[in-house]
Amino acid sequence: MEQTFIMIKPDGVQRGLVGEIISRFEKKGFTLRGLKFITVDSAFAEKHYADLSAKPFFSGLVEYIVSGPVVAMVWEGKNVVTTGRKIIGATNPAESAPGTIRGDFAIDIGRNVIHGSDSAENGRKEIALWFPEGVAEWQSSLHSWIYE
Ligand code: 3AN
Repeated sequence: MEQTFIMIKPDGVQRGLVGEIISRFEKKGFTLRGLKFITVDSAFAEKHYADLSAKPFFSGLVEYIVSGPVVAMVWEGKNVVTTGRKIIGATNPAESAPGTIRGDFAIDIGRNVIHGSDSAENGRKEIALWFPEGVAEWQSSLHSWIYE
């Protein structure tokens, strides 16, 4: 089953949105496979955002991510990468639809509350970076009520 890396950024933690965000993924039917509450350093944040290193907002982005604790998670389910991005909403909250996490809780692109992997391959890379120890092996007893 597909997995994705989801991170509640420092603004989401500071604003008390952790429960709300986890709840949206849980209620959808996705399975939580990994979760940790950590503050990362610049070297780690730069690794996570390596693809954006040439962007003018890169240093501000890294500063923002290291500014406080984040909630790093692995969620699993059918099409979880694409559906997870839909639950999150467009990168720029000005364009994220109401009903999405960013559409409901964010205004500025540089404080957009949450990260989600943009492909299954990047999901694998990000999970390997954030969860080198691996994730929990389990299956919800509700599996047959969620999948046909
Ligand atoms: P997404 O997080 O939706 O995959 P990316 O990968 O393009 O979007 O951008 C990663 C993060 O970089 C965004 N979540 C946002 O915090 C930040 N970012 C992207 N574009 C900008 C921008 N123009 N100005 C400031 N920050 C940006």
